[in-house]
Amino acid sequence: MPTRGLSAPTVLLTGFDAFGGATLNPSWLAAQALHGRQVAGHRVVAARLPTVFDASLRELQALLAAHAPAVVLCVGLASGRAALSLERVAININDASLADNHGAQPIDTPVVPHGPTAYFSSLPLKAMLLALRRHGLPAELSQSAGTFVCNHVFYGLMHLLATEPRLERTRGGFVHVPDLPVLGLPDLVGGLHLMLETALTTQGDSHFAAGSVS
Ligand code: PCA
Repeated sequence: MPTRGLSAPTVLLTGFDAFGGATLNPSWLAAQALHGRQVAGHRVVAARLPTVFDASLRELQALLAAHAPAVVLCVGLASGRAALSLERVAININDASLADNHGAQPIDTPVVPHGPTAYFSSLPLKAMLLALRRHGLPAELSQSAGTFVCNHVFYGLMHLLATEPRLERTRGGFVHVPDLPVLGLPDLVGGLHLMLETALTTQGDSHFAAGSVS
């Protein structure tokens, strides 16, 4: 079969560097483990984003321009959560309760001035949730990715996908992962693989209740 070289279809999987005094970030450890792997006919490009407002989005924008991936899954750590949290909505606000890795702490600023209030993930979240649960992995739908760098990247991602003609067909979203060892690295890696595979092979989405009452 002829090789398709640089035009071979890709998926982009990002994690973050350590932040808030930690020495590692499981989101990057897990993403890194999948770099170069084939998933449903797509090559995984894994990249580490800095936990820094603005710079994280500039790096993401460059990665999107370089790879024009079919699917983008950005991953971050949410200490305190016990399950893989599939984020449903990104909101247009930065409100940092701790400084980022460059010492910035924006309060009540928009991610994108004059951008829409929010974007929904364009990944098949419920199909992904189902796949994870079928494999015995703890997973939940989350209605908020917070207001720190993860939400910043998620919102920026969805804004780029909504506004860049070249990315019209790219689907993207965000997942928060628990801290190690709440979920071990093999489960994190397996979970990300499963989510990418499901996103690449699912048209539409599953239909069942996964929301919360409050
Ligand atoms: N988690 C942080 C930023 C980087 C990360 O891994 C967050 O949830 O915003």
